Amino acid sequence: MNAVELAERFGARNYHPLPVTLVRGEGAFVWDDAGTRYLDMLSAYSAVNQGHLHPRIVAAAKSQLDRITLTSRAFHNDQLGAFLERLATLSGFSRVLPMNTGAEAVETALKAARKWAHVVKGVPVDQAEILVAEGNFHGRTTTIVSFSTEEQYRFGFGPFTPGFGVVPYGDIAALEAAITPRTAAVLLEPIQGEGGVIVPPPGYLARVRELCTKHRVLLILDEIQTGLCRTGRTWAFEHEGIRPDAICVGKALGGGLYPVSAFCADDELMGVFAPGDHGSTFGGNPLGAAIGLAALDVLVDERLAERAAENGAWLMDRLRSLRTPVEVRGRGLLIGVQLPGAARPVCEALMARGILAKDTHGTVVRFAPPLVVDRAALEQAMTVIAEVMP
Ligand code: IF1
Repeated sequence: MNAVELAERFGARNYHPLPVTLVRGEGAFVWDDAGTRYLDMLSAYSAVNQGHLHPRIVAAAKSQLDRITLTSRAFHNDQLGAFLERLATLSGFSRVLPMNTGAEAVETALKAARKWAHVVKGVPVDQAEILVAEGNFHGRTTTIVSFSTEEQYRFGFGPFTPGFGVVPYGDIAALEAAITPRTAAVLLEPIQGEGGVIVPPPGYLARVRELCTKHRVLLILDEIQTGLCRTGRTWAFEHEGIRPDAICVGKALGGGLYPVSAFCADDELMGVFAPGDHGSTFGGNPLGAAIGLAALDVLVDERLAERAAENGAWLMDRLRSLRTPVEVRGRGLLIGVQLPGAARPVCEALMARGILAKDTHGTVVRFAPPLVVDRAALEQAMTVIAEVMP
């Protein structure tokens, strides 16, 4: 059996990949087992913002691999402090709790918000509520899918965790009506990725910020996909001129090499965690910390936010000049093209011409290349895209 046949024989069928087997990656490009080169327009769902095998991040990983990789948090290690300081500085929050996957960072946020509601706000214990948006995607744990509005992500996985309310994304009146004295937090994506690259109405997040402040409700933003320069600013919330009470970070925090995520908040919220309250085996490990530090340095030193803003504006403008798209949505290099029909055949046609993209919600093609992509590669891609969706 070949690699794909082995995976199909011995694996779970929880994905339906495009028929391509990738064997090598470098920068914005990947190669399949036949040696064909593709422009990667998915970036592993925005986990490869710095490009495949960025030399600086690989070097940091290799150096740490020769020293120590896993200690557990039962002991200190010499890499974690510098990583936490860099992410605290870059995020503007005073404290960082390191985890591994995005879902773990979101679960950390949910636990922090609930305990804060009881210990600080005075909500009766186990009575806190958290409000989320229709069309949300925050991960795949049973608590997180408890508040998903996507039936496929929920079916058969109940009973679900209580304490969540769902309001329409972008509807400030509905959000205000849903807030009660037991509301601990509002959890939102600044742009809904999986929901089809949905950008909220201008001013929505600023109004949410005001409401949360008025009602002493935490505003927690999930920047796992939109953060780390993807939308043309370091954080997507910067476009709105607001400051949330906490953010969840993941994906590109691991530099495309390794799972690294984090929950970032200030002292009052992070202070609800006492030793032993929360943790994970791999969270804060020295290999992930060394990689995460290099991953953040690359974003800043190579001005990837500015490059995403410039190239994203250019690409969206060119995509909007095509006749086929019903709508082109997004910010920076997080772009969704709404098609009049099925998106998967379009992704298959793009693949046949050397571009790897992913459909979402049936009719949307997501274009999210590594932020290190150069304009020449995008110009070449636009030629192909215009052939496939003129
Ligand atoms: C899959 C989607 C994207 C995320 C946001 C938390 C997480 C994700 C905003 C959880 C993860 C991934 C998961 C992956 C495909 C991909 C995805 F299609 F599922 F929804 F990007 F849009 N918050 N998104 O986007 O982070 O635990 O995965 O590290 O589950 O198929 P994770």
